[in-house]
Amino acid sequence: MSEYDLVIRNGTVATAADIVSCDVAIKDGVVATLGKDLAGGTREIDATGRLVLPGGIDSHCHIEQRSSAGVVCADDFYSATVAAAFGGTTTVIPFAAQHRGQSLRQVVEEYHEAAGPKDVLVCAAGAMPGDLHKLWRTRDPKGYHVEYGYSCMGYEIAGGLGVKLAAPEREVYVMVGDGSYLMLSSEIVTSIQEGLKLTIVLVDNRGYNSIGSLSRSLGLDGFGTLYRYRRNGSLGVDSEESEDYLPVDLAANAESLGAKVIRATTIDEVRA
Ligand SMILES: Cc1ncc(C[n+]2csc(CCOP(=O)(O)OP(=O)(O)O)c2C)c(N)n1
Ligand SMILES: [Mg+2]
Repeated sequence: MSEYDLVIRNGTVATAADIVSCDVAIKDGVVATLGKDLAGGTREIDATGRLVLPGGIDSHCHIEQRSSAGVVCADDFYSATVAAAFGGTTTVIPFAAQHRGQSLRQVVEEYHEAAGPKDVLVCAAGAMPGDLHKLWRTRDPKGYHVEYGYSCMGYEIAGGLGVKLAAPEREVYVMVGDGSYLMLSSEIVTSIQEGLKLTIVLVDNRGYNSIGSLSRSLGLDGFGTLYRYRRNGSLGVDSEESEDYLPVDLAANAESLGAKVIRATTIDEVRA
């Protein structure tokens, strides 16, 4: 195994004290040593004839800054820091504008929040939109994409792909029930084809549970909301005992479309 993760060889290295020609070795994300003919790295860069400089620090920038009139800079923390890194700036110190009535702590907390993750949650039909409405805490106005207008089953994965196309810099999490998944999951193939990463959380309760519970809330029994074989000409009502379930395996289906599948049956497995 190589001693270092990265060795940059033969560059002209500018340190705080000197300008020397040497190698720079990096281990676990930090500069481990400078010197001549250092041991091998897992990755090596030949910097002969080039300058090797520390990352720049931009101490004067305006990122996602809100003016007193409520206008916000177009560059958010993601786009600004990606642009900075491409230009060799690895640290930014943005302004945090304090407006009338705001405490300093409040302002700093707001900017820290703006610099946090910008994940998007996508969902549409079944029991989940109601549960998410009550339980999900979104951190960003564009972080919650749930289709409440038509409760359109099948929207989730295709919709998630659209979200990822519109905002490729954001992590997209699609929450989809088994019924919705059955209706439309083919865009998994498109997402792989286009290299657009989606994290799809398929919540499989083996049937149209929200519809069953809707029936029960009206004093009726659920009908046809479980994946069961038809017997004696009838699907039977949901409360009827049955061991006669269809051998549906949606995780295997997703895998067959090219998805990387992790199966979880307990909360601890979901967290892991
Ligand atoms: C296109 C479409 N057809 C029918 C419905 C009615 N409907 C709403 S939720 C649901 C069942 C959804 O099943 P699943 O995705 O497994 O979610 P669960 O109810 O189990 O949470 C149905 C049939 C709908 N919302 N959209
Ligand atoms: Mg279901």
